[in-house]
Amino acid sequence: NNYQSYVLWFTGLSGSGKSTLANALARYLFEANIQTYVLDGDNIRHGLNKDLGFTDEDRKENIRRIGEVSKLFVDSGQIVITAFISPFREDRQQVKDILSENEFFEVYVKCSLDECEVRDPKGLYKKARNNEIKHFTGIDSPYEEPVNPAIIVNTEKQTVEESVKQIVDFLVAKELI
Ligand code: GGZ
Repeated sequence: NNYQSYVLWFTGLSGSGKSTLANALARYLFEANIQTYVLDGDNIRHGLNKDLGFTDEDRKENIRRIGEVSKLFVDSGQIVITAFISPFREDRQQVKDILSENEFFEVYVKCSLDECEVRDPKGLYKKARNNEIKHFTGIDSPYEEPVNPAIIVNTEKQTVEESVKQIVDFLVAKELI
């Protein structure tokens, strides 16, 4: 990679489109010969963090470890795209703090709770409403919106392609790609 290394940190509710967008962006950049690595629940919560659940404490530890892993990837020269709810402002700030200036860009994948509940791709909101799952983000566990994200993509109003283009335009403007 001849590019700078950094983390694009996606945050947003379950069902907001973080993983979809992260993977679509990775594919777009791959086609442009830009290597990235996506960290998401599939490769983290099933492996490194399989001992963690969804209490506030476990989410905090989840994000702390993902931050440290992201830092290792950045040190090794990668562009990292992460897709985790990361509901707590303080935890996202902690990740930002272990990285250097210009190595952390927060991307708020914005979608209303109502729309996420309508999408409910895994039926988890329904289960949370029926008390079959506890500590579900947006239902009985909080989500703290980013205060000053580098980018806000509105997945209720934009297609995946439009959101990818918005992020790519940002990266070009910042001379990050
Ligand atoms: C939130 C949960 C929960 C609870 C299981 N609350 O939409 P998904 O299914 O595929 O993505 C969600 C994922 C959230 O894991 P994260 O590591 O991103 O969360 S955090 O950053 O808060 O640590 C969801 C599924 O796991 N899931 N139970 N109770 N999401």
